[in-house]
Amino acid sequence: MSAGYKAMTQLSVHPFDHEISQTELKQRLVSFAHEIGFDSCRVTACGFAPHAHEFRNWLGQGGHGEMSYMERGEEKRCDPQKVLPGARSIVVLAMNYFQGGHQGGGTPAATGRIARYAWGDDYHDLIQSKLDNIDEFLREFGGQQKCYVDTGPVLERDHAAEAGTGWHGKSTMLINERLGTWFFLAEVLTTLELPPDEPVPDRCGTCERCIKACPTGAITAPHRLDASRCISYLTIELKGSVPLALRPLIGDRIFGCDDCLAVCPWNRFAQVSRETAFLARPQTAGVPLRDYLSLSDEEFRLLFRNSPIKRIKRRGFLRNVCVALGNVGDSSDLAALERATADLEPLIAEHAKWAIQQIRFRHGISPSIGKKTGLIQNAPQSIESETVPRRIQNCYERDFVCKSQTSDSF
Ligand code: B12
Ligand code: SF4
Ligand code: SF4
Repeated sequence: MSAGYKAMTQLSVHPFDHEISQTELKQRLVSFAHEIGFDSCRVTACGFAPHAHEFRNWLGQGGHGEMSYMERGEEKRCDPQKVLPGARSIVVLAMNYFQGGHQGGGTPAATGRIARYAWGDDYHDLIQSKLDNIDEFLREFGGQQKCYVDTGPVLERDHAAEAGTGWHGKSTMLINERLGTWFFLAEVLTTLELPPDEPVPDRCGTCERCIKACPTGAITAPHRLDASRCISYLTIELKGSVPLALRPLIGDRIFGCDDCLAVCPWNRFAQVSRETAFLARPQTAGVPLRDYLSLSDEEFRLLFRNSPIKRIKRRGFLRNVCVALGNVGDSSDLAALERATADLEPLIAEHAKWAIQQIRFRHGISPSIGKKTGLIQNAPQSIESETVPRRIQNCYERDFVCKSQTSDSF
């Protein structure tokens, strides 16, 4: 029995029960959404996106960088009626992913930072299945729905602000008084008319912490983000070479960036999510950056199975690892980087060469030292380089145990 169906029966929803009022339907929907794991469920009328104009300006100024999908859906993104003709309401859902704590280090070698949203399983898959439950629920009342979680032409934060899920922060993050910034958004466009909720007031006040904290100056003014400078874009969306001028500013971030979120004072109220799928994966906690360089395609896929990181593939991930090593690595990373300069993927080889130059420059190592002593070319693989494949093996074994326990219990 699916979680959705179980919850529905507990709520005594009757198929095609058109007798209930819109208010009661909404109450049942909100309870159902909480029951299946959402932390907020609010409604707004399905109208034009209030900041469509700003969105178009942003595109016109190239604020989207190479994210051509943002241009392709321009008309639909501004007008949800073009996405689902006849839609009356947008149900806006939010799911907390805050795990508490910090990312574990635990090794003397340089490790990389991954944005919180990518510590655990891919939220797209997890939330999409819950949206299917909501769709199923609303169909029982005669609604037709289209559901999105970062997956469609919808200005999600605009409709979420209209529904009062939060307010537009100066960082462009939507902020919720209770959840802070650490939550995902999802929307269900429906032909059903549901009573709308009220927006909430902007509570940024005079604060500008996010703007000051951004390492690349990507927040060019309150509510304006130049994506092509944002580390999240550079490490996730950008497919090719990372611009040389921006590489040093990326620091040790290897997937996404949380700086403008982490400094937001509203996060002091954030509670740990009840969803355990977002917890950090032990197999990537405290991995020395240089160890990632030895991953084959197959090992990369296994290590990041069901993780958002799999989306950038080995090519994009190892490119990021090289940039981070260039910024925080030392002479003990040179051997692994030297090997990476021979990678069959030119993007990785180019970034590895850059990283070597950076480390040598920072530590005053002459290019001839490694060659003369054989220190670099003949250096053995680091001890840690064994750990990644071993971790993959461990996670396989654990998975197998978990799966067999689950099937035993049925
Ligand atoms: C493209 C994209 C990106 C791009 C560009 C980000 C951006 N700010 O546009 C990049 C790759 C950089 C990115 C990064 C991140 N992203 Co992103 N991203 C998106 C995506 C697909 C579209 C965003 C969009 O429409 N941008 C267009 C520009 C114009 O919109 P905007 O900057 O958000 O501005 C809005 C408001 O600020 C407002 N606005 C504009 N001008 C003004 C002026 C005033 C006065 C006011 C009040 C408002 C206002 O209108 C705009 C439209 O709503 C959405 C999913 C979706 N379909 O909506 C996820 C989404 C926004 N991302 C999300 C997340 C989690 C992130 C990261 C935190 C991931 C990470 N840790 O690395 C970072 C955060 C960076 C940041 N400060 O935004 C979440 C945000 C949840 C939340 N609580 O806000 C979303 C909603 C995905 C999801 N379904 O959960 N992302
Ligand atoms: S995610 Fe990082 S780089 Fe992007 S705007 Fe926020 S602080 Fe700046
Ligand atoms: S850091 Fe300050 S200005 Fe930025 S979003 Fe949070 S409250 Fe608003």
